[in-house]
Amino acid sequence: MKTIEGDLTIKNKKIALIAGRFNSFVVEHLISGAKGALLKHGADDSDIDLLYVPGAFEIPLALKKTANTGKYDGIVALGAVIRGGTPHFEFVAGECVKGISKVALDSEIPIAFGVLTVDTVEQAIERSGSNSENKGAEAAESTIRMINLLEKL
Ligand code: INI
Repeated sequence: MKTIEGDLTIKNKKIALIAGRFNSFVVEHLISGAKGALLKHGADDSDIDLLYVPGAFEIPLALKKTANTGKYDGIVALGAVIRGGTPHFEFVAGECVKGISKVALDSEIPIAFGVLTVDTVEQAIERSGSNSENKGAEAAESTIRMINLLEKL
């Protein structure tokens, strides 16, 4: 059996982070986590572009446009949808997830899902931590692995 897997190193690859400004007190930590992971694994600061959109609902359209530029080797979508503060949680979270999945499959470039969809602010804070769990960092690492995997196929 032959195992094929993408490793966790990145060099000379252009990465876009697309981040929702809504719940920025959480999303800023996801951005730091994603950026930190990319730098840790070999990316240069100049290889990373950060695009802001108003909220998670707007991520898919910006993602589609960004993917279609052909300039990026991978994209990380970052946002925070918190049920506690969102009467229309299901709609915002649902459309965001659906849209990101569609663009990811259509574009054929690695797109990682770093959007928190949680019940409470506490959960959002836990998952965007600076020392422990950080979904932004995890999403960036998944993009790196996918870039390297797709190059092997
Ligand atoms: N956007 C988020 O990213 N997270 C949320 O929790 C949220 N809430 O609470 O509503 C949210 N709403 C804004 C939405 O993403 C759009 O920006 C807005 O509806 C305009 O289209």
